[in-house]
Amino acid sequence: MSQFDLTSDQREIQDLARRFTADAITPNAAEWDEKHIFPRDTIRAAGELGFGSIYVSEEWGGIGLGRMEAALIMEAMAYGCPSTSAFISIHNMASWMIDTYGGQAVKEKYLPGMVPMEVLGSYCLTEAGSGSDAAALKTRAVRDGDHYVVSGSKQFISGGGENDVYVVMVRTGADGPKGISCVVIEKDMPGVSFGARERKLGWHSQPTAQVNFDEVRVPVENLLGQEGQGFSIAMSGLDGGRLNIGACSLGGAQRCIDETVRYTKERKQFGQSIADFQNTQFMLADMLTELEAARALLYAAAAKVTAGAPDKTRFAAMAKRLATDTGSSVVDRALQLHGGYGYLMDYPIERFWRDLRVHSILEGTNQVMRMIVARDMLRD
Ligand code: FAD
Ligand code: 2MC
Repeated sequence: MSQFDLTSDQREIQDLARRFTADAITPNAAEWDEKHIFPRDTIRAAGELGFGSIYVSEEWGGIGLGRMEAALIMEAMAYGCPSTSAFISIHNMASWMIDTYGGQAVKEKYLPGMVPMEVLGSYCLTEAGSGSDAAALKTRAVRDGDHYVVSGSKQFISGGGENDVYVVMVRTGADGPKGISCVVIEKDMPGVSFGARERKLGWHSQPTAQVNFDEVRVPVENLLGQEGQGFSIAMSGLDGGRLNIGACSLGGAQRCIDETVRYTKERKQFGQSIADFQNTQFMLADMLTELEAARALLYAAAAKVTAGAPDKTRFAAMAKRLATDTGSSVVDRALQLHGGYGYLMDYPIERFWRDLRVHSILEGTNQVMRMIVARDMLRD
């Protein structure tokens, strides 16, 4: 196999994810969006295929694959519904963090339920006062015997109120990144409460809510890694999360290109298909060219993260930035080529336009991605 081809195993997992998407996601995604339905049963079905534990070790029941395979699965599912695919990506980030940094007790408690996605996980870093400047977080955890007592509030949490397990970055020490630790908190622990479901432009198939902690007593065994290691753990989770968000943009944009090819061949104006106009052809050619370039960088970045390459974080940031900006730009042009019909909910394009827009903001804004890349370049 050349380095630019998928292996036969990768093609197999891609085919499986595409079949699952065509059967269980694509036919339902518009309704989930319109009625704000959280598709728990479909998510469980994805869990049965191993899609909730893509890079959780086989020892703990995961399918133990790499970041490339994860990107292929996310891309395939986003072809039907970027919002649902991204939700599953975040669960993967949470389960991977528990598998990689948790002790025996915490893994035994959570992974058997999280692997099949019977128990769903959230990732809690952002606070009202600390979004891009994540290391300024204030949620505090104070040691009291065998427990931490956690107080504070997390903002914009995907799955907030619905999910069962919350991987939470908390302050156990001094200001700055070195004072941050990472603990696992359950929905039902006394003192956990949730804000109202946020009303959003897109990502309607999953809830977003504030998660509040009022003196929640969390067993010390629920600490991931060591005290003070939490910020690095959070960032290492995001190296993979950012690839997956980029992959969700690739899958959504590919769907819109395919829809647009079909539509422009059928739609007639001035006595001919609008696909016959050179403007349409040049736009389509640019859309696919730019998408393929972003895809190539994302796959290269996925290989770097799997290999633990020294420049993996820089590559994940470059790939997330390019894939999400390109995805939104492609979908915007797809909408333009659908004319007024692109703006209607009768066609899927406007949903993808709304869903992909947030990918340039969350898991680190695309300005923060540029900051990560430039800092690394200037450090060399
Ligand atoms: P701010 O940090 O206030 O940024 C505002 C603007 O200023 C942006 O354009 C930003 O790029 C720019 N800016 C900030 N600092 C700089 C700088 N140094 N240089 C240049 N420009 C800068 N978080 C979680 O922890 N878990 C989740 O599950 C989660 N899910 C989310 C789901 C949704 C739908 C949304 C919208 C957000 C979610 N987030 C989640 C939060 C998300 O990660 C943050 O919104 C994001 O990191 C940006 O933070 P902020 O919104 O506070 O914006
Ligand atoms: N892997 C491991 N460790 C890392 C790392 C990575 N990718 N990136 C940074 N670290 C370590 C770093 O090495 C340093 O430790 P040390 O001093 O020992 O070397 C420590 O973390 C602090 O790093 P920085 O000095 O870079 O920290 P700084 O505060 O300057 O800013 C920044 C880091 C801006 C890159 C970070 O705050 C950031 O990524 N902000 C964006 C926040 C974000 O992405 N939020 C997403 C929330 S999740 C979401 O949106 C979902 C939808 C789930």
